Amino acid sequence: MSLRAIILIFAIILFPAPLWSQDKRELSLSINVSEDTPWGRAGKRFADAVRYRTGGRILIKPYFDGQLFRGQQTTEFKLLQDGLAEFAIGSTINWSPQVKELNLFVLPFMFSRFSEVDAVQAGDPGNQLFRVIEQNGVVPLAWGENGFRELTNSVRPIRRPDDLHGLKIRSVGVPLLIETFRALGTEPVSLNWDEAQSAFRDGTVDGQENPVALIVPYRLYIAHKHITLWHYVIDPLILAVSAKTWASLSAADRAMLREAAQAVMGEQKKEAREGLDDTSAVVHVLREVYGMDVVHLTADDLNAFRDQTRPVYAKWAGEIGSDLVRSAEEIVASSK
Ligand code: X2X
Repeated sequence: MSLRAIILIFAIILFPAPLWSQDKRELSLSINVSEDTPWGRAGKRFADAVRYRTGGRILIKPYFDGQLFRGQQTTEFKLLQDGLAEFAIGSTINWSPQVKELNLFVLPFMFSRFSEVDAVQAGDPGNQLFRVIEQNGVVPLAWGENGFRELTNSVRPIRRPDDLHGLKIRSVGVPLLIETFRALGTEPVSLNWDEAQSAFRDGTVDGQENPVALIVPYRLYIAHKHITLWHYVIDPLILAVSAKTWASLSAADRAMLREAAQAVMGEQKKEAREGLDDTSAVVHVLREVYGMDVVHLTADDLNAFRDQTRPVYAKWAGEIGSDLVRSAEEIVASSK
């Protein structure tokens, strides 16, 4: 046997099949939360849809609870860039350290209704954000949603900024959130979502902020009796794929994946919003079913929080890009 033939045989043994053929492929999908959430269920549905449409040729394996990044949720985007995660359904908060434009959705009190969020995503700002993500080595396929983030705590009802004074509030460790909670007079505590669960149980933090779509399945009402519905930031999700993986797929597979992603995430958004349009119904369920003490802020109440976080908003509008922020603000104003 020639040396060349021996090298070829070794190469075939050492390298995985997909480099050589269009055989079965298993591709990873990163998700920071559990399967028992609208966000998590979308991962399972996407995997099912792709398996069905390819007759099992492409198998997508969801890794829930942040398993792929071992709790370091703000590194998920890097895993996609490096191809260490092939797909992810990620929160724009978690990806904002690598894609600073995604802080658009983290600007305090920028959005107050679902229709505004949809209009911004469907318009120029949404297209620009998808282009920036793609320039960073990740191909976005569809928008989804974690939801408007609400405030829960174990200490007292929060009606005005003063009520927050001195409370330890857990958030994701991204600068814009830390600065927002500092401006509100709290002691911000940065914890990854997995470590945060024990901090809620042990009471080492007083409160946190997350959408109702996670507060309920994670049973945060056990540790936190008080909830303030203030919609202070929206948390969109994006289903995306590593550009490295994308480059290895045929045009037909890409089209199929894009279509499946859009169908699944369209449903995901609906599920994440289910029942939340009707605030009085939400208040009723949180009170009667989960025993929470609910504070629903009026527009006037909200202005006090908005005013106090305005300098943070102004500073970050510059970081994000004034043109992008202005164009989103105009869409928000006109979709009222
Ligand atoms: O960590 C959080 O708060 C969570 C689960 O909402 C995100 O991944 C942004």
